[in-house]
Amino acid sequence: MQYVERVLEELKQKNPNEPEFHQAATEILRGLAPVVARHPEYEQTALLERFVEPERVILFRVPWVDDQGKVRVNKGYRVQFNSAIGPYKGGLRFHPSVNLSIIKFLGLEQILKNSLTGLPIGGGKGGSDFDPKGKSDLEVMRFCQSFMTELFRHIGQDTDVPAGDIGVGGREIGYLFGQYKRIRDEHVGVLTGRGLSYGGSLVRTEATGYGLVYMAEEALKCRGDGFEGKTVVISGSGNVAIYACEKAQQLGAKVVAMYDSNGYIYDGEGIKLEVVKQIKEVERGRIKEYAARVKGSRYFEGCKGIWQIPCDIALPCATQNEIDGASAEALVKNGVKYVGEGANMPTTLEGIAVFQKAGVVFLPAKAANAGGVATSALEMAQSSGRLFWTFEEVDRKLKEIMRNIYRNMDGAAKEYGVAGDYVAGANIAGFIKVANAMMAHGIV
Ligand code: NDP
Ligand code: 2IT
Repeated sequence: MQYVERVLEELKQKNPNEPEFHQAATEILRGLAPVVARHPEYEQTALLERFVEPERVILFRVPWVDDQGKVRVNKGYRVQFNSAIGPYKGGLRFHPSVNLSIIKFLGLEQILKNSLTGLPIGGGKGGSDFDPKGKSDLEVMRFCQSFMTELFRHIGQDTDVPAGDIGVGGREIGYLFGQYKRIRDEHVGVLTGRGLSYGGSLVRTEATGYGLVYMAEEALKCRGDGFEGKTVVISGSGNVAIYACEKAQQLGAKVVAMYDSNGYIYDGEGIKLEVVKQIKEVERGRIKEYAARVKGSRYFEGCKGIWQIPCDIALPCATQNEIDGASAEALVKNGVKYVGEGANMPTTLEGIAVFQKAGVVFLPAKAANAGGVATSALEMAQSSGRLFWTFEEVDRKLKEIMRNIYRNMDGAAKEYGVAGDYVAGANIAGFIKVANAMMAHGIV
């Protein structure tokens, strides 16, 4: 059996009941086959077996007390996957669906994404099955303090630097940082996505969504095209979705639909983003409210229908496996030309195959959403240098990084004989740097 397929088989046997981890590993390892074929030393040193095994997995109890005085217990996770090229770096996700399979898939993706940024950051991910939805600020604070009371001993500015992800935004990062600082008595860049008053970076809030659109803009430009006048569908209405919408609109596109986990809104006139921001960022409400506030818009219960809406560009920005084979077929049938993944692994393996067969320009998550973590690394650089860059300066660096990632994945795909296959291109371009570092470090 081919090396890649053997490693995948073993991974599935050794890690049963981890479907998301299997899915991410399948996509990554199959994309790496042409690289592995050129490097027999990888098999001799079990490089892929080491690559898919996290360096360290931390599981812990997170007890806290709710507003009624009832004791609650959640699971806490941190997977320190790979530190070959820098300290572990990656977000924390607070969502009831969180389990080890999801954190491991996110961590594995993060290794290559972080490498693609060109900055010195390794890969990690963490989180909890805690659901911030419907909790009071004080409940969220008590949870975050309890979470950090265990996590603090495993992280550090040169060891492991967490950030946000689903359910973890500025509020949560603030509480987590406050508790870390209190326990360690150190004001350091141990978390990114911090507030501007205590070490954060301008543009970090916007970075993932803006970066996604910068990359899509580059892909369009290379084909003599642009965002102006394009119809765009964006799933989600959280941090990534909101700032993808903002930048797409700034570039002249019409965003007609967005969703949250209950249902989607359609506004043929173009989404009024200030209304979405008010509902989601200020009120922490439901997207359904939009239809009640904006005349001519409509709300539809359930998420799947959003992919039936005709569009030129689809930007899935909510969560994994939002676009399955059938949704991909519907998008293709309705004329989609570009798909940029803002969320992590939002397209199933079947969905990716549909897009690629139809010639849709498909920008995979680890490249397309790398702007968030890249700007986190810029935040780390500012923290250690005791510097504070302007919005324009960080935005310019972000744009440059996204263009470079696009060129690198495009170049890698061409070099390895799979031109236009950005899934393989991103995996290859990200992997080579990590593989070189791992080989240099010996068997560790
Ligand atoms: P947020 O928590 O800010 O927003 C998440 C959005 O996705 C919400 O609208 C949420 O709806 C929706 N959503 C979550 N789960 C589901 C689900 N199961 N079904 C339907 N909708 C769902 O998170 P982010 O915007 O930060 O993250 C979105 C995606 O982007 C994630 O995949 C994340 O991993 C990825 N990402 C984030 C980065 C960042 O910097 N924040 C960087 C790179 C990638 P509801 O409110 O109803 O739950
Ligand atoms: O998936 C991701 O890249 C993130 N959630 C951001 C990670 C980070 O460290 O900024």
